[in-house]
Amino acid sequence: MDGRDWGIFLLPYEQTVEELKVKFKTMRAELKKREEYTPIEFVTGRVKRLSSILEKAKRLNVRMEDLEQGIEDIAGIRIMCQFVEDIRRVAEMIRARKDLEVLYEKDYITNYKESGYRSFHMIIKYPVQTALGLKIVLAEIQIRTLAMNFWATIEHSLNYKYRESLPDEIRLRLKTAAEAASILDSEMSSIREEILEAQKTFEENSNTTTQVLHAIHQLYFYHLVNEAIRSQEEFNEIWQRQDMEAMKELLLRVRAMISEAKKGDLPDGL
Ligand code: 0O2
Ligand code: 0O2
Repeated sequence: MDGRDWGIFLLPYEQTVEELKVKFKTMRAELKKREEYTPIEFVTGRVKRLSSILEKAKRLNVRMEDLEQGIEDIAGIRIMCQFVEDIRRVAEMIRARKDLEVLYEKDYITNYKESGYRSFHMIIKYPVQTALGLKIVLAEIQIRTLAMNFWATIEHSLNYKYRESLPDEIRLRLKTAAEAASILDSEMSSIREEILEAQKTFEENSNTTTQVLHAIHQLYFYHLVNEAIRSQEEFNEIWQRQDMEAMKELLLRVRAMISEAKKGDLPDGL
């Protein structure tokens, strides 16, 4: 393989990265339009540098002629998410795609790496249409939160700078920092949960208020004028206090009055 033209060898990988970047950026834009929220924050991609490919091949004992099968991340895409829960959603969407095939997955979120590294990896088979015909290449998709990415980016650059000579003390501090990033992710998820819960409660309260006003209006329809006035006064007072339990209870009472009135109306109506 001495005479290999590396520029040509890398071409399908460059095309794969470009195509996958367009596809996932489009997915982001589409989800944002459809749902006003997208689990994808941003997408990056790269073709592994030749020196890194050769280093990895040496480390993994992959022969030069087996690089295409032996090194799975020559083409790599990274998808960043705001929340840990988004990672699962993005992974599901990738599994459902018809333009690629997931070969296997590595869950470094449940199973942290020794370094503290966390991310969800998917190794895929991707068909690229080259000038010479169809070629199936392997590619790696890394899905991670912004906090995981923050940690991995800095850890990667430090590791790159110091190589194997990274002092133990620094290694330990990086591990502690990875735990801090993980806590940050959990905290952000729980804040988000609380916001969603608060939104739900707000909507429920707003519905109850609308229903009470509507029911009071119905009392007039059944000529229960005094009851309507009393209920309206009670409503005003509860509204001032923002006592939603009392509001629900008022709704039940006004509805009971309406039911009674309906029963009373029946003989006349018949
Ligand atoms: P925008 O509108 O700037 O966000 P290229 O190689 O130039 O064809 P690309 O995608 O520009 O392709 O390069 P790359 O390096 O693969 O991806 C960089 C993209 O990730 C850019 O988006 C950056 O803005 C975005 N990015 C990088 N880091 C961050 C970050 O910390 N937060 C956010 N929100 N975005 C980040 P685009 O595609 O240029 O679009
Ligand atoms: P690049 O291009 O520099 O990112 P392995 O023996 O574990 O290295 P494997 O099984 O192919 O080889 O890969 P693994 O562990 O699934 O990880 C592949 C990629 O995940 C790495 O690519 C990194 O991008 C990322 N990664 C894995 N572990 C760490 C880590 O401890 N810290 C950081 N920052 N990133 C990690 P490469 O090969 O480093 O290439």
